Amino acid sequence: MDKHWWQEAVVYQVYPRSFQDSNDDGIGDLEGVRQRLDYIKKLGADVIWLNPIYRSPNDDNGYDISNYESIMPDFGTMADFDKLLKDAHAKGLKIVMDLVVNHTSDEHHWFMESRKSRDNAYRDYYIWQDPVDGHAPNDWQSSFSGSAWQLDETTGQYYLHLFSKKQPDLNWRNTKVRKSIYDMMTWWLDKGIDGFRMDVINLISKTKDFAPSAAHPVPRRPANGPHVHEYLQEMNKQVLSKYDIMTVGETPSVHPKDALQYAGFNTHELDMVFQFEHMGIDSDKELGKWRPQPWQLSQLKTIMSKWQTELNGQAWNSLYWNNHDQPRVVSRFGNDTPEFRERSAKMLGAVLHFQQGTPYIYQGEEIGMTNVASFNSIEDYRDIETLNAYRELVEEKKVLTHPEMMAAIHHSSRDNARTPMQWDNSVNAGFAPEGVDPWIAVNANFDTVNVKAALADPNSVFYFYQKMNELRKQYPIITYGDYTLLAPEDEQTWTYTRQLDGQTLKLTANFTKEAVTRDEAAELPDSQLILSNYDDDQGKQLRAYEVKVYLTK
Ligand code: TEU
Ligand code: CA
Repeated sequence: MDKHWWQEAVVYQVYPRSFQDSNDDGIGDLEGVRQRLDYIKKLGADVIWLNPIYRSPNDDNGYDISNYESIMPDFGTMADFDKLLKDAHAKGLKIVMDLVVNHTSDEHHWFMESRKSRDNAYRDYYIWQDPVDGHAPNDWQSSFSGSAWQLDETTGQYYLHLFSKKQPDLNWRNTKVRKSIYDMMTWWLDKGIDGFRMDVINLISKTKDFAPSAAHPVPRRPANGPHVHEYLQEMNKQVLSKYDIMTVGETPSVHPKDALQYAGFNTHELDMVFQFEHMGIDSDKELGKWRPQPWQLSQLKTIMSKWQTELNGQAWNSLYWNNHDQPRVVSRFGNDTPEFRERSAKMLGAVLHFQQGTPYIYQGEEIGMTNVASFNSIEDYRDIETLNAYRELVEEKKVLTHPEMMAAIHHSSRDNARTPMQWDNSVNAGFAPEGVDPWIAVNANFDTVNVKAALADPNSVFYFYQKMNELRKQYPIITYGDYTLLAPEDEQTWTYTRQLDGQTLKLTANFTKEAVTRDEAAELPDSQLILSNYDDDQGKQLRAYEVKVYLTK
């Protein structure tokens, strides 16, 4: 196995809209990111993944792109981007861009042309189908509620949109579409960017026959379609392989066997994927995340351990708890009460970062930012997924009451991750100056949970993450070691070992607020304790949310 720089890197995800406003309009921007590069550097990250910054009508916060080669005016100009890239590189930070090519905005000129007539030169850039018996071709649902098909009156056909109506799906069967995308990727790579995070990249290949029949049963969800590997290999050959970059594909509905192909060391597709199995453990079978369920530690361990062992030596894992679509991990799998917030945030960070793979830190995770409990009205929310789900489930179908849905939103809404970064305890948390209304309100706990406080406290979550990043640079076993899970059935503790070249690392963690005693928690022979979230070591006893990492000498 060749070693690659991205295996040894730590990625910090920046959601530019919510990171730092630099021109007092309440919207984070590129200049704001540039001003905070030293902070990201101090944390010890190597790579920044920027959520989409392209021109967009913002139906889905930039995931609906109307021009791939220009910058959203809210975020600044191309000159601001070039300056950010240059300064980041000067500080030794790489920049990975979001690549959203399953769909465009309906305001992209390709789609504006496409919808004009059935014989327009761009017609076949998108997926158009005749009505079947007066309705949509099949029962595919949009991720943002309702049918995935929209009838367009002008030509009397439906177009496919797996996300909002304003995000029509591109037709990857069309070689011109693929060529246009590869040219655009090349244009960005020639600017010097360091890779791509590819949005829902395993949804790009759709079946040919959309109307279900006995001969052609249509899959329930168009993931991992018939030509997806062919397209990715073509993209790799024509674009990716020409640059020393990193790629990570966002791939809902994949299992390790799929990842072995998408992100195999020798399959010439992508470097890693984001899988979602561990993100589904608190979902309801019917209503998904809008009826949150209790989760079991044994299930979380089983899933993540399976990814560790099944990819080992053959493909590479991405490691994440959080991103701009997920609730905050300390509120989800930890304990966000003042008593345990920092302790459990550190424990969760360590459990993730000592697994094999490339870790991703989502902005604010490194200071233990929490879900937003202070939004009491649906009006406080901005996310299209949340707002559409509220309308569908509470107002139209009436399957959830207002209080039930608000509880679900507090638990699951994507906006939990999208409130402004909490830099200090001034009004607007240092994200924007006093007197400016941020595009989404600040989480009310910014008074105590903020970067300024974290940097002033040597025991903070921030310094714990910084320490993990330092240890990673020091000990290759953290990156490359083989993973083994101990006591898989244990519902309170997670213990695993890593092994490399005769050395052993052991991590043991308590996921509860009760003290527990476990044989596996004992010190490894001939080892040193390289990290812990308590001041001393109690051997087999683990206190509330305690985590310990031993490494043999
Ligand atoms: O998300 C893809 C995806 O699978 C979503 O349905 C995700 O599971 C959901 O947001 C979780 O609630 C990507 C982007 O990360 C997301 O922000 C975009 O809205 C979406 O694609 C469409 O581009
Ligand atoms: Ca701004």
